[in-house]
Amino acid sequence: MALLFLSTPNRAPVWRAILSEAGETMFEGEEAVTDPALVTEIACWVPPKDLGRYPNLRAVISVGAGVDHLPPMPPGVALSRTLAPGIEAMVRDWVVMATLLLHRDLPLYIDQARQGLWRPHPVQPATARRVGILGMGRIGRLAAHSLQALDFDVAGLSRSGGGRDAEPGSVPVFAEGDVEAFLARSDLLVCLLPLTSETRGVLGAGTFAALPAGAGLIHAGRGGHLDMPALREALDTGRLSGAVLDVTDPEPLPADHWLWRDPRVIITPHVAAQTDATEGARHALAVIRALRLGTTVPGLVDQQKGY
Ligand code: NDP
Ligand code: OXD
Repeated sequence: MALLFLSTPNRAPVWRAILSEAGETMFEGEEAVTDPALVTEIACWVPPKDLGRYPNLRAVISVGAGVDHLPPMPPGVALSRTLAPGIEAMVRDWVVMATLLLHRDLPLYIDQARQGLWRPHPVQPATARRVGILGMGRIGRLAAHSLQALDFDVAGLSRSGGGRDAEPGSVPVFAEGDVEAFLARSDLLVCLLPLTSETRGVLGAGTFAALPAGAGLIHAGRGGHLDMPALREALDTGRLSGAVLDVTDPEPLPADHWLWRDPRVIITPHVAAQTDATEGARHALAVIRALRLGTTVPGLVDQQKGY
């Protein structure tokens, strides 16, 4: 029984140390596999071309929080996404940063600064800004509470939705059926959804039309959520006043793409989070142990729902 490690090489020494201390075998790269029948888990971002090469495979572990980049699993193979407080905290920090950037008109002031313009605009308190978080999962909830602590008027939307979340301070959570009401109260819309067949293209013309005029978009989900022509149209008509994007379609965004040159848009290159090697390896070890004990696999993905 062995884990096949297919993540970035700079993480390998940490994984090697943690797995070997736990008495587990790890192959680094497909070329290192002496016998495919030994491979029981694969940890990867980019999966092997042919999962069928590994007859005793029990689980594929995404080294990130998302799994949309992975193919359908062969029958009986579990799919696990890395659960790591570090990932969640990093994305939370990015969302707080992006929210403050739009709330305090930074794209406008950066543009004015480039022109040498000293021109103040009215400042709104955070209490007057309604933030809507699409996707109230592990990361959405964390971001919601941090933004609430900064006095923003925060609500979320999830698939199951309903009521308020269980944490102190409690944030109202709309259900899918109440999406119009949720969007109508989102001056700043934050997308922290997984990319699934249901959520692909969700950031499109219909959604933008349902937001208050001049709303801002903060997007750290996946490029596939965002309809780029609809974004351009919404910016050009003033429906959206600005956007901060960590994910785009395509990635990498080509150097000559219009989005790079739009002063209302700030882009980071999919760096809201990067998985810490120690957290990733510990998650993989927890998966291996759960499979061995027959207990619930941590980060187990519902392959029907796609997240
Ligand atoms: P979770 O699985 O914990 O949460 C997902 C949330 O989305 C849940 O609240 C779920 O609802 C909701 N949801 C799913 N489908 C729908 C739908 N059709 N309509 C409304 N709500 C829906 O995920 P995480 O919080 O851990 O991560 C979310 C995503 O963030 C990842 O999938 C990934 O795409 C992205 N991400 C991006 C990173 C970056 O660097 N840019 C880093 C890490 C993650 P319910 O609660 O009812 O199930
Ligand atoms: C992730 C990511 O899913 O980095 O963890 O986007």
